[in-house]
Amino acid sequence: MTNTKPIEFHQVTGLSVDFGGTKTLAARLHNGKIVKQLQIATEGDATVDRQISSIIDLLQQLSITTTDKVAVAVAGRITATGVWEAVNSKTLSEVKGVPICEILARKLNRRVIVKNDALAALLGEAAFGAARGYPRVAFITVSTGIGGAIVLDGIPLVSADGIAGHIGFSTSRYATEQCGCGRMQTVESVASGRAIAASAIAGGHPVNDAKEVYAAHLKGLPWATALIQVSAKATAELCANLQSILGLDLIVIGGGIGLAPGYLAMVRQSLAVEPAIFQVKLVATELAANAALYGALLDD
Ligand code: BMX
Repeated sequence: MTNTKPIEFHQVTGLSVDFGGTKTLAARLHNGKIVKQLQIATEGDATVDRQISSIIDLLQQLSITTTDKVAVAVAGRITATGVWEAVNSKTLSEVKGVPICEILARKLNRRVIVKNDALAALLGEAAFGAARGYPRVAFITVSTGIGGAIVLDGIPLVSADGIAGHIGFSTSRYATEQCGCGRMQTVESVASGRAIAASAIAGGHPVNDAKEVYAAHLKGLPWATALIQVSAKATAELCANLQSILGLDLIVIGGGIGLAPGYLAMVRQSLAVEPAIFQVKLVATELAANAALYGALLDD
């Protein structure tokens, strides 16, 4: 990102997969355009073999050739040696110590770029979207989990164990429960789609997932609005915390809930209560749900 000539939007070509906790997207990009896109549900508790096969199947459905560049963005951490591990083991229960880079390279007979999904989304936004031209930025995805990534002075913050940037696993004053990562009272345990759905179900409301809670909120049902409001408050608190630690130019918000109608406005409202110095600028992703597909293809 820092020492090579930045790639232009129209140069992004290849096959890209965005493997999230709830859904997996795959696309063929040609000269910056998505020419074919597929979506399947992610089976969070499937075996690693099944998860890898689902990725390969999607690539085959996109008519992979021997020369296609291939990139995969995944929920979970990726170590410097290319090992994939869920941080929240409730989301991807079987993903532990998976040498994903080696497995995909062997099966596809080429080097495959693999990175965390939130990092991929931020790289996409930094190169072509809402974070273009801002040196110090963070990305927060409010989706199945609370994903995060940070770029400081143009350099992505990464660590050998792949945990750097996993800001959803910091704590929140709004949280009460234990998180699937093992920590108590994380932002993810109160603000994420999983958390919203779990609270609604525990409260006896007839919903299956966070999407249905959000729909109930948009219909004006107070119990649903209360849950979404707590999520937005925890996200705003995370933004203020990041600002106090990192002094950012901008935070980009993405994810199914993050981009849902009115969510960002609620986060901004909660952030506006904080002292001015902590009120970092917030914007929605410009590449929307495709940010990670674009960012995954950027070389690391
Ligand atoms: C979790 C964590 C992150 C991921 C984020 C968003 C796991 C399995 N996931 O915080 O690595 O980036 O969720 O993921 O540990 P999504 O599933 O919501 O797209």
